[in-house]
Amino acid sequence: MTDRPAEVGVPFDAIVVGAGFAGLYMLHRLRGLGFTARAYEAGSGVGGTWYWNRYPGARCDIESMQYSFSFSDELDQEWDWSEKYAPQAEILSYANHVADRFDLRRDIRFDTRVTAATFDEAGKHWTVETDRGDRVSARFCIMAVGCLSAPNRPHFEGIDDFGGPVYHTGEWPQDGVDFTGLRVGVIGTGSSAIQSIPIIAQQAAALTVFQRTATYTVPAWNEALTPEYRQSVKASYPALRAKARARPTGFYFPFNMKPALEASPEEREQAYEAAWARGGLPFLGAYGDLLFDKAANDTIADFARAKIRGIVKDPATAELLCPDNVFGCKRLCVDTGYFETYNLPHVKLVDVSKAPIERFTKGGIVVAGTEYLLDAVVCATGFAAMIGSFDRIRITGRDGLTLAEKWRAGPRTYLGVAMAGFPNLFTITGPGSPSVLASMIQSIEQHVDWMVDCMAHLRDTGARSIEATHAAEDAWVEHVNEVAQVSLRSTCSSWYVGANIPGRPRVFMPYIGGFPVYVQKCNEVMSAGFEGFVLDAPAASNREPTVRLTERWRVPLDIDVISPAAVAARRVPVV
Ligand code: N01
Repeated sequence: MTDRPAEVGVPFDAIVVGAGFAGLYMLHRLRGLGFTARAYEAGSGVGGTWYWNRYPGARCDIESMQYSFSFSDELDQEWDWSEKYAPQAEILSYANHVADRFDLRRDIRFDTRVTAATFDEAGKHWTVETDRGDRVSARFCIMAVGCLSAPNRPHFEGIDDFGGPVYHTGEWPQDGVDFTGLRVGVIGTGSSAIQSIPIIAQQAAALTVFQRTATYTVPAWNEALTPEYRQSVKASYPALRAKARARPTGFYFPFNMKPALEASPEEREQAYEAAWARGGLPFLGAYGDLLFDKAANDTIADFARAKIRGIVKDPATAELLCPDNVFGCKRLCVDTGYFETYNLPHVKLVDVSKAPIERFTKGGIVVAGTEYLLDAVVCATGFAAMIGSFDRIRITGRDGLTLAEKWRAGPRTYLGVAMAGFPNLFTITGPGSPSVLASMIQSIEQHVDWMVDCMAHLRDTGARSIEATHAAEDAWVEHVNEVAQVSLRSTCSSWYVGANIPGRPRVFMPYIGGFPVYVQKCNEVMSAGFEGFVLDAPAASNREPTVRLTERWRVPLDIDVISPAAVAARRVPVV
């Protein structure tokens, strides 16, 4: 950690909290506006999620040539991804490349956690405080804190008495961990566990996986990208990006709108085999109704369970690994050799669904009276998703209202970007936006562009503040909830609904109506002069907007895929 004097009293146009992809792009765009900006980042480097999640096997599960910024054609052309799904280290290198290429570091203060943000009503500005003693103010405060950034560390009795190290996948040591020769326990079987378990198994002398809920996972079939393939994508990158923006998921892959139950069992089997052979998240695009019709979903769930039984040799272990819930209800995982790992003689699966982990001892973990001896434990227990990062900052809006109070019964936002009672505070990929249900980088770019266009509008019209109205926020929250009910995704206890954190109200947090529908709504709000917002503008200022809407978000909806009729028929595949 570098020594630096605290910044006190310095005024900025904008403060950005976080220097992951969202914070980086926001800084870049603020510069373009001529705004002064400061970003604070808790880590020692840029990258956010990809800075912290260095666990073995961490890589993206959206194809790397789409999991990248699209705002700069030069950037697209000069960066070469090595694999279909880039490993964490390469994504982090990309984040660093972006920071250097656009000279962003000089506005970022690292090793600095924002502790409080308070709105000053008279001055219409935010005062931001950090754990390094900084106290600065800005017209705008932008939360770029990430959706999956606050680790969930469940309380286990006796954990402090455990004789070995306990790691969390989301806060992995910078220098890595060598498990060679050790008896390792992994708690959890979500995406992080599924990626790390096969790699840890290669090193460990013995691996014990503690599973509470079995998980559906689809093979990645990861591979090196050839120069020819990269070149063919780069030759028509803008077209690919445009196609991606028009898709419900914000990334492009071929999918089939036909309902699963209209196909014969033989046709379905063929379609699932073909989709399995393509692998990855697009597996859910085999049919259009898989997340809307339980009977349709049963067909893909049966197929996936048959695959597990076909791979895992020990029948009892195979049964334990077969999920019994809706396919794709919890976030679908993408793996390399996950189920195969359970065929290794030194890998053991322990069911903690009925009898939970009782306690840690000095030597291991006790479940149902049996002690499993371990030298090291990996908690792959996920995150306080969507709102956990906000919980770590005391955010106080108008009239002393804190965000924690406002969100006590569940997060409330307008479009996932702003909140009544919190003027000039923006939330990038906040709850109520597509965020985690779309490709994150696309979601981030759209939010940042919208916010920057909005801030430019305020500057041009002399307005000092913008605030969502309660009515607009209420209507949006109701819409987000309503749309969620249509999807089978709302039916299980996932982190999407906050169910992984004890005491959290059960609310489906991301917007599931599809990325282009959402983008169109944001465009309409802006084009109508920021409908649903109140702007504090001088009397002389006319509210006719100099609509600045960043050109690439004037996305024509891909009507073949996401026509209003398709939405009404509940056939909007969402990954
Ligand atoms: O976290 P999770 P994650 N006792 O919440 C278990 C993204 N991501 O870090 O399901 C025992 O999914 C918990 O059990 P249960 C992606 O969006 C992306 O894996 O609650 N077990 C579950 O099995 C993903 O969805 C990538 O019953 C306990 C596991 O811990 C999201 O991040 C890679 C427990 C947590 O799974 C989160 O994934 C990684 C307890 N007390 C992550 N508490 C890629 O891009 C929790 N569990 C590929």
